[in-house]
Amino acid sequence: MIHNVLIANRGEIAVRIIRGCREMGIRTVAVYSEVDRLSLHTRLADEAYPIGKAPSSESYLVQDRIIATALKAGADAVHPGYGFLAENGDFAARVEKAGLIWIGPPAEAIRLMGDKTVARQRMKEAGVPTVPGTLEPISDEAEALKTAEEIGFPVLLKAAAGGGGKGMRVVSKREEFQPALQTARSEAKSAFGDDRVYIEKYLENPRHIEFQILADKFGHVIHLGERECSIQRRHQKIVEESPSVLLTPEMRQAMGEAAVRAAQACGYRNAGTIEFLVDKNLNYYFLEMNTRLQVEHPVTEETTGIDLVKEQLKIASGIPLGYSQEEIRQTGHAIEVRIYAEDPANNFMPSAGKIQYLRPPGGPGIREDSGIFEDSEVSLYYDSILSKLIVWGKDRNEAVARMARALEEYRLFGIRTTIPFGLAVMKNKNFQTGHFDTGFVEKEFRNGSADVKNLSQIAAIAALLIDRQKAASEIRASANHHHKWESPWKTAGRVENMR
Ligand code: MV4
Repeated sequence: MIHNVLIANRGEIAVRIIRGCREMGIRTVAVYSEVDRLSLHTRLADEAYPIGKAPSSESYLVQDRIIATALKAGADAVHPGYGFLAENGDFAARVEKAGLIWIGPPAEAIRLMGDKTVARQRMKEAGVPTVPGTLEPISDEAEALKTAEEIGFPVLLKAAAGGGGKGMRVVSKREEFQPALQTARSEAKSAFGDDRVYIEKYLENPRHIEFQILADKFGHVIHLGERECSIQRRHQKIVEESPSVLLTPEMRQAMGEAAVRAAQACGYRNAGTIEFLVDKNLNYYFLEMNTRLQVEHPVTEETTGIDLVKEQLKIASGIPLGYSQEEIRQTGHAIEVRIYAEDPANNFMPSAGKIQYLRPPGGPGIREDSGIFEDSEVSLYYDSILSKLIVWGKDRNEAVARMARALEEYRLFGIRTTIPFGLAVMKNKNFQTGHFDTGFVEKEFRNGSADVKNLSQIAAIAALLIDRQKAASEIRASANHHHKWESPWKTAGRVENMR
């Protein structure tokens, strides 16, 4: 069994991993950049080591320093979290070469799934439905145009080294193909240092549904059901839930079995996610595989009762999976709303500063996976996710009402956050009835800001003002005069203006 884990990450996910380790009696080693010296993950770990300056290229991405720190601290394993080095096959290989356990998939599986054309070939061989398109990068332009016409416009040009929405180009007709190819190539080159692109049929406003899998060292693979992730804005997910209202038991079984085949086909080990697009006719297609623990993993934990971080630690320790597929049950309904340090009233501009007042919600069915606390500082150096609010309810209606209640209860002052936007989604009729796809945010919030008018009940504003006054007097009492704070009337005005 693993005894001492270095967590090569920061923020809420580092905190989440520390908590899983602590409950299993495993020691934790945090690493931190200059601006994270006093952050929550640094405080909660058993030990913490500085690894460099604020920019991640000088700290959380410096492979040598992280491995050297793990060895110095006597760690026997490295957990990468998500982002940073989590899907870097070379880093996975180097961790193992240093004699440390990599709490992740084999380097070869990371690399295979990192090349989208190789992944598509492998999925096709494994009988996993893929979006119609090419299985090779484009080599001959004339031939590529012919292929695009056979597939039928609109088509999508995607970077072979891509993923997550970067380097994609929609082509709606023949004449646009040639220039779009040039743009896609140069975007792919600058984003990934690899200009290979391939063609897929473009599916208009699909739903994005992904399956969680677990795979151990002995070739056992199970799935833990799906997460519906269609509520996103510019490839940034905002709300995730499980189960998806769209899936029938038959579809769930077929997609789950396809996800298991996908993991088996790449020699996978660890927790992983198979992403699918689902079109208007309920056809599903493999999109990509995420070879890491994901941000939205808690909704699966809440519906299945399985702790995914603990499963990762057991799998990496060489312990066989403790469940068969038949033992997995999805119970009730879970929703996650991500809380970003961004201003929904101002085109989601990143917001930085000190959290001057923090009073998170509580009560039945509420979980918060957070990386912040009152008085903590939010910088602009990293991903702007502060916290995730997760609720569980006996059914979807209860979960939606509970999430709305939790967001209304939430008080966070000092910086702008997407809390009001999450609330606007919960109050949206089409969200409530399950009528949405990946175009939801664009369609329902056309001017880019939350339609908070309808839901900003006087009561909510009054509560906000009262808390704001309390916060203000506390701030004065603690003599933090140099920290900017504003009149509650300005806050109220902003809430009113967010329509
Ligand atoms: C697509 C697609 C439509 N057709 N592929 C966006 C992220 C990247 N991983 C793949 N993405 C898409 N691929 C085909 N053939 C639409 C998207 C897409 C999307 C996918 C999942 C979640 C949100 C999305 C938002 C816009 C576009």
